[in-house]
Amino acid sequence: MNQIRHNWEPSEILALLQQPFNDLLYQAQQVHRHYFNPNAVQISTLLSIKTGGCPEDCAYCPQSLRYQTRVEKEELLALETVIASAKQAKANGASRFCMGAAWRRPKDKELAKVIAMIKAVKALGLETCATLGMLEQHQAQQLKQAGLDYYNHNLDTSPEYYGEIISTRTYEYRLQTLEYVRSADISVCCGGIVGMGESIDDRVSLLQQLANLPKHPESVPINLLVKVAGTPLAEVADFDPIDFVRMIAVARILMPKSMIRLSAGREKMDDALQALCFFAGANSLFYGEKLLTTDNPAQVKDQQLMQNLGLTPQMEQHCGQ
Ligand code: SAM
Ligand code: DTB
Ligand code: SF4
Repeated sequence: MNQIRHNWEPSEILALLQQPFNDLLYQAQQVHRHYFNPNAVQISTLLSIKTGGCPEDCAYCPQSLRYQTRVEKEELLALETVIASAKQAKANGASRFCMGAAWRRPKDKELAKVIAMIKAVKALGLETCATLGMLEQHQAQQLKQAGLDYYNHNLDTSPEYYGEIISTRTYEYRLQTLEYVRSADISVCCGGIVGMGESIDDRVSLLQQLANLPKHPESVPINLLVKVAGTPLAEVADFDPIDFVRMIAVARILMPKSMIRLSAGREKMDDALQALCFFAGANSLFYGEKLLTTDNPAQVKDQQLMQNLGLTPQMEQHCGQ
């Protein structure tokens, strides 16, 4: 089977993306079967622990204070509220609980409160994940000491298209945070968003960035843009569903041992499209009625889908190699 590579060229990735769909899916499914149980999915539940009022200008995001959206600014949730939500997530079958905050970067005082949440969630027997914006090195180390299992920090798009989407922080800052997380020995959750008006070359370039990291992210969320009224990307053209499946398949081929996460945008996907995504190598998803501020499919709907496809929620997924 293909070796794990970190030196992908854009031309190779483009060729993978553009090959006939059946050939692509066959190749992706072979890779998937080699490294994973093809009928297992890992499920995570998200909670927005600090909503809205974010100073950043990410053009897709309903939580930026620069855009008039329906999201109201809220304070950091109380510890008890987070614990209650995590217990509920566990009872509903999630194996990982992800806490998201609409921050540019956490202040040390804020981080101390999140650390208390991480410890409490971990004590419930759940894996923990946090996404809090940019980190300093010492903050990554503190999160590790608290027992944080995963840190989510996305590259979002290609370095070339990035300036069209965000002006308030650079791509290099993102890579720097990822390095801090990696060197603190926290598992990395890093992916991007498609459907933001980017070109196929931008998608190639995003995939190249992810696949050529010194170590592949353990988890790679592929988000389909959720178009939120009031954000600059509210009216962007719909993304071709087949191209979405292609993106998943190529991520699977380039990063064979990573969990590929079907992330935002499932509300707009029918069962057949999601089934194709699983066939293309997606093996994890966000489960629960809400993502951070936008809707996700109802749990009962996801249960039906998983049952229909014979997919089993898995507490721990390990690749065969
Ligand atoms: N504020 C922190 C940050 O940006 O790193 C953490 C939370 S932020 C909401 C986490 C990720 O959610 C973003 O990097 C982006 O990839 C994704 N996201 C946000 N809004 C989205 C949308 N409307 N559609 C798809 N993905 C979105
Ligand atoms: C990721 O890549 N997608 C999730 C999670 N990581 C934090 C967030 C999606 C957010 C979608 C918009 C919202 O609900 O506010
Ligand atoms: Fe803020 Fe994160 Fe939204 Fe960007 S994606 S505006 S940093 S909450």
